[in-house]
Amino acid sequence: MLKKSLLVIAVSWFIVFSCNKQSDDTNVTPSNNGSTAYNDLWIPPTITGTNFDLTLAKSSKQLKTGATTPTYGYNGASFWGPTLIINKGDFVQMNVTNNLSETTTTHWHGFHIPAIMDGGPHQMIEAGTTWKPSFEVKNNAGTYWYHPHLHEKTFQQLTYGAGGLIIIKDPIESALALPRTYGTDDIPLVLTSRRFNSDNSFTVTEHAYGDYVLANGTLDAQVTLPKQYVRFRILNAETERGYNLGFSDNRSFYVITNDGGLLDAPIAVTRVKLAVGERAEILVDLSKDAVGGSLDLKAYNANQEFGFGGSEPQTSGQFGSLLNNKDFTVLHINVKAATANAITAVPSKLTTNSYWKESDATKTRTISITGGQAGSAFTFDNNTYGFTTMNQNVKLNTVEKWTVVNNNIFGHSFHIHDIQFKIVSRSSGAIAPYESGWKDTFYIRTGETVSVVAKFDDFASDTNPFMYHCHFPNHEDAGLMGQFLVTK
Ligand SMILES: [Cu+2]
Repeated sequence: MLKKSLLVIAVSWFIVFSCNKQSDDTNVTPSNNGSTAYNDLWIPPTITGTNFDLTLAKSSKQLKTGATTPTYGYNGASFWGPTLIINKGDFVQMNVTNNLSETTTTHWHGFHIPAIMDGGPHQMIEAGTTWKPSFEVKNNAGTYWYHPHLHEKTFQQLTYGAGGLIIIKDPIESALALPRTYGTDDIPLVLTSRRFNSDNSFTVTEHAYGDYVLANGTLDAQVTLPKQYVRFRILNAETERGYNLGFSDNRSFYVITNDGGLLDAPIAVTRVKLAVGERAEILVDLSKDAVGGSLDLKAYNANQEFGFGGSEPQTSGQFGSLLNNKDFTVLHINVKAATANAITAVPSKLTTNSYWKESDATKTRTISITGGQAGSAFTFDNNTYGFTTMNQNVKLNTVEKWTVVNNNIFGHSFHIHDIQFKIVSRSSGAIAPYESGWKDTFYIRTGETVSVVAKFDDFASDTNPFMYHCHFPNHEDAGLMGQFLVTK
């Protein structure tokens, strides 16, 4: 939900009520709910090494019966792009070719790299050209992603399907007995949803939610997994929807990473909430499941607090969706025989992180989410994003506490480029154990104040800024974004 909230809810309820008679003979129920006709989960191909060629171009995908859906994809994919697999410490050369007829950018989400390599709104890749950043990969092993970040075009280009996962490997992670056979027991899982026009094209005018879940760009996805511990690398690549994920039999599973890498130890949960842009790697034990059995990974999104993306009651309109305020399946899982050398236990210890504490910060800054009233766009500190405006100035090597205040009408997903931070306080109560590690993105509730601590080290520039923004692409496009310089 963006703005105009109560009036829109009222209008939407009226429209839903008025249209109810049609719902029996039109396909308005998401096929994700109750259907047993599944499609095999698409596993993106991988690229490994130190030289990565990506080409973004128009594509199309057969998603619904009838016409194909116009999409964007990298390297010939019909939606999304290949998974890049990179070793920490490598110097990589990226060659991103833009074969669209419009400008784009490619942001390496979560990476700690110089601002000019970051792929934010300033590193524009004009149509028909190739952008060639190169940098050392300094991040911990974990799941990251790349995606367009062109100001005022991010929502549209993401909606068409532009994006891809990045897996970073390092010696600490590699030494652990974890599932890591990509596509077999180590499953990339990118969650989003789309709304369709009557000609099967995606709706790309501004709206907060899709009506149909896409897992790796697959509608009604299923995957067949071995009877052993399986790892999912989950990314919320939505517009506004949050995912409150769990399994259909409420089994416990383990969170092993946050956005910026391994937690100290696996954390047992039955639910994990991911806001837009957040990632988690989880381990789930299928060893006690019967071969031929099945279970579902579901979004338990019914009855979430107001301000959680997708909690709105309406089923249509700008803030409505057929998936709103309900539990729905995101992935159907079939179980087959275990592989040789199956992982059958969870390590008790993963790594040793040295997190920043509140008391480490020598500089504090406060950023307030403003605007959003009476149809206006959301802003930070009452400033709409300005391409040449430096909203914050950070001194290189300073440990800072950033406090984000959301005395506003809806929840958001807050992302800071350049660094990984530690969440040190939430005014709403405890920090969830599953968000206790290194983070670059966090959910901020309506009425909440959240503080994070990070060190802004290694990269300084007097001219090239990093971004901080709401990761709802429609919000950042409309101006809920700021930028900061890190200077010596
Ligand atoms: Cu937002």
